[in-house]
Amino acid sequence: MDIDFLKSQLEDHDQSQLLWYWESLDKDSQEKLYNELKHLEFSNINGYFKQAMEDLKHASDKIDNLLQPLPTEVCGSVTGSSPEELKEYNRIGLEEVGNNRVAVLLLAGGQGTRLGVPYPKGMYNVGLPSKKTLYQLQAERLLKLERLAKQQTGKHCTIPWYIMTSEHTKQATDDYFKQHNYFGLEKENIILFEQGLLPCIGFDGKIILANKDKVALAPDGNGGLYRALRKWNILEDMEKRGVTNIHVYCVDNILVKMADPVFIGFCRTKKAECGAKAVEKTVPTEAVGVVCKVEGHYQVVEYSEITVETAELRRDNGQLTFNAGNICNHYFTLDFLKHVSQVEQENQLKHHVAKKKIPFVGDDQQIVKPTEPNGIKMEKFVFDVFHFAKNFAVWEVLREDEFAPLKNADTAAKDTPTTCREALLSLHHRYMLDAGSKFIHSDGSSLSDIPCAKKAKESGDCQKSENDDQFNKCEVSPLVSYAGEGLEDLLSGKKLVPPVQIVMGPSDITPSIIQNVTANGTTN
Ligand code: UD2
Repeated sequence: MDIDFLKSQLEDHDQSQLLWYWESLDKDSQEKLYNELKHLEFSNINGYFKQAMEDLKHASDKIDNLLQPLPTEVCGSVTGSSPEELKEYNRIGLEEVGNNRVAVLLLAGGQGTRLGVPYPKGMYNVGLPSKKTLYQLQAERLLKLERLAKQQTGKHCTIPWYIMTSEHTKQATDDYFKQHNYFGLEKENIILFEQGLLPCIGFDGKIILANKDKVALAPDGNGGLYRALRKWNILEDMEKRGVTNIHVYCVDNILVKMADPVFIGFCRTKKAECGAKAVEKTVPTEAVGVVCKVEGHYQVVEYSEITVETAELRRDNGQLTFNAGNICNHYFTLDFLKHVSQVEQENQLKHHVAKKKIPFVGDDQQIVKPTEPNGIKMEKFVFDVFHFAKNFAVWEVLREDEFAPLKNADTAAKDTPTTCREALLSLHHRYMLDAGSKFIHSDGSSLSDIPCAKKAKESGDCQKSENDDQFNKCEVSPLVSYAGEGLEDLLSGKKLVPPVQIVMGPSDITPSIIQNVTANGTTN
């Protein structure tokens, strides 16, 4: 340890407070702190801070005048495409998957503070009848898609799964996959890598100590991806495997269509190097970013960056002018990722600044949990590279089919374990109806295909038994069906007593129906 050199470096950058407790630390703690500090690039960090404080001054500025709607030729949608077009996109996507040209890349380095669990979000079980976690659902969707692609191309294929973790999630994610034997995927096709961290900084520009021997560090945002790709040579690994299309997504959407062949087929048809999936914004004030153009470049603009008047603008057909709600599902070609991950491009991505309550060591050397924001966190955003795209594509999907994120604990009204569970079960209920099954009560009388609305239940306008929460408990294993396909043989004309689970087994290729399962897993 060259502590004198470190001291002089800290003095030069006005960060000497980081060694205030040095003398009171034992040898191990000194070494720990020293190792942390020696990796920090103080000159850059001070520069980021200066820029961040400048940006904060303009945080309430609006950019309405710079905003342009998306050109229609880059847009497509599930509802605006014919069944033949959808089939063709799907075929193209499956062809890419079947030829080992598709990878998925999961952004899973977030701390999940809003959900409030001490483990990575992907390990969360929202209470489905199968008790599957987000990670298990995702793994099984990949397995199924590989099989579907094989059916089309006749070739055995692999979809490598790259998972970006952070200091907070890496070990637990690694252990979790090991414990579950990679959910049937090959170990070498699940590639974990770690994103970087940035220190949290007080409003006075001083880096905050979380503990006497620990700097307050936070992941550098999901746009830390590009630096991490460089650091861990991930793009070289993709190239070696022959991957040319990458589906990037965030961990918390329970309905995510892994490596969605339709999305990939659409982006390829558009010859896009970069693409985004979107859902139509429900109301002008919905707090989601919108995909649009700003001064000629593609961008995601936060709701707070535009005025309500602009958010409320409508086209002749009544749709919102800026209606493409970002759902953090992106398509990139490998060439595009190589370009934007170069230092020159990556350095142009600005840090977004958030004021936060950051715990720190107080004068009495105890940890203080502030009640008001006392500093900032700086993050890059994954979609800021849209700026570099010349050929872009936006694919609008149906919210009820593809977007139900897990952000908050059940105490919140939106984006909770309950809303996620209901979204998935309701989608699977529709899959089963579309495949030709009917739902009945255990006495044989028929159940309505449409679940009772909450109001109707409260007013007693629904038959009692249809109020039963079991009504909607229909779950289809992703190993049986990726997106509702292939269920007819099993379900057509079948009368089923919910709750129903469609599972894979007894053999690896034969699905079966489990009906009327009680909460403890037994069949009535
Ligand atoms: C994200 C999108 C937002 C909208 C919304 C939909 C960004 C920046 N914002 O908002 O526009 O589409 O999702 O659900 O994409 N993550 C990391 N490292 C980090 C921080 C986050 O990997 O340092 C991951 C995180 O684990 C998650 C994803 O990025 O999988 C999105 O992060 P979030 O949930 O914090 O983003 P949110 O909900 O603010």
